[in-house]
Amino acid sequence: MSQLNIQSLSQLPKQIRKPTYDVENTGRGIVHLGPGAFHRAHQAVYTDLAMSASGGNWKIDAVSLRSQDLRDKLATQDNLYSLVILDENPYIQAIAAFNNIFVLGDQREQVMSSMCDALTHIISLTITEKGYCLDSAGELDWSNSDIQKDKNSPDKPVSAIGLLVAVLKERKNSGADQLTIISCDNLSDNGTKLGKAVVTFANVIEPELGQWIASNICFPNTMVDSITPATSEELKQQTEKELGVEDAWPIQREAFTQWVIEDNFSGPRPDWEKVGVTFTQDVYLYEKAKLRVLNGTHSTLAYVGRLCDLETVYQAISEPSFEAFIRKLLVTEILPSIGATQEMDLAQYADDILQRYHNKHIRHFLSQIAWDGSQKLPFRILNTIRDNIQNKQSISLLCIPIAAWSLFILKQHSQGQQLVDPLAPELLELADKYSTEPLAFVDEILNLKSVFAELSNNSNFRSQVKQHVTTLANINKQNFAQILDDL
Ligand code: CS2
Repeated sequence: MSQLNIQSLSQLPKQIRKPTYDVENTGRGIVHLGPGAFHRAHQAVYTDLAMSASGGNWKIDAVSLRSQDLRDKLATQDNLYSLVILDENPYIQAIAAFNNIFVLGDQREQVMSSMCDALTHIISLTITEKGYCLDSAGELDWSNSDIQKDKNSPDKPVSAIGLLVAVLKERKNSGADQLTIISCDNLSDNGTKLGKAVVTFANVIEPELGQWIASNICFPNTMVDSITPATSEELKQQTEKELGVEDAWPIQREAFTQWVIEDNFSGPRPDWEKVGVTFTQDVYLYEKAKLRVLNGTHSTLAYVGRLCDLETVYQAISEPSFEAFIRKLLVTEILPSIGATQEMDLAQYADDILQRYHNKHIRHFLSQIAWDGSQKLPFRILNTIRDNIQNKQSISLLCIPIAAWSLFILKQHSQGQQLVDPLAPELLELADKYSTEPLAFVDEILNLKSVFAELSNNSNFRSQVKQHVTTLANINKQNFAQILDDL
């Protein structure tokens, strides 16, 4: 079977949505670090739509920091791919936003050339929480091994922070300052934290570079949202049937998508507002609500659901006891932490998110959401706990995902399953030592300052987590309704 490529675009079935700009004669204006499924389903789609809506040389050079998969898989199809919208009214959109796909490890020169080019006005990132190399206070973590490597060898950076500083050093010398750097990850104050980490690192490399960056380059905060499960073999087969050509790596996503960007740019940008992107002076409420209401309940479903051997978000939320528990968590502890606001109907926002979880067309695996708990839980649950402690509000239900995370680690260890987490070696070593003593294990977990910071010393927090470890220690597919109903 022939492959999806620029030539085949015009022959695709008429119901397939496709770019309407001149794909072959449009230039690159963006470099993206970390082109995973979410970037391909979200920012790249907005950019492809913006070019169809009002032109502009905004194609993307995608830079994988490590994996060769994307480059190798899309190389034979002109770097095109298809986005499959799985919803009541499904459709497929052919995406042509990628210009080049590079791998930093063996194409460093091309990557630097692309990122330093004055025509590159945007560098965006989806490198997951761990990619920012931050400590629990949100500052650059100088003990991070990649940061250490880049400090010792700044001209051959391996971290995103080091790479950005190397690029900005070149751009300072060449005067290519029409550049905005946009974080698209699920961190609170993502742009502010990225900018601070970059300036901090630059100051060590070349003092006046840090000052130049701080004065010339904007790092807007953003909120990003669209549920994007990993690609499956089934999706590939289904897509091939619909397209009539093979796509080596289609992407699937729900219909809902949202991108909120702080209107703070140090150079030109695509007309993203023409395709639904929200520009605002203050992203904070959007970001706080999304991280806590969506990502906080996602992680809760992931860890409690996996303890009950449930597979997907849809499967878990379809259990009345799970939905009732999530609603109780939202109403009693998460929504109050966001505070009263005229700008957003928080109850409706939460309801809409639970409806999205009930999308039966989306198989979003809890095991995927469970990745990187040590990096995700601080933004999704622990900051909410801090606010509730500060405001003398309940934290009991919020302590459940923390208890469930620790039991999940023990379960992964006991079943010899992989634990996807930057702290996996340390967590599994503790799990090995305390495999039959969950309370002793969680005591050790709660001592991890890199995750819990000052909460490690909060006796009320610790005791509530440990109570829930006892409650959840024997939860399973048969008894979870009773246990959750009693919470
Ligand atoms: C999920 C997120 O995998 C996860 O951790 O919670 O990827 C979630 O699907 C997105 O933030 C939704 O916008």
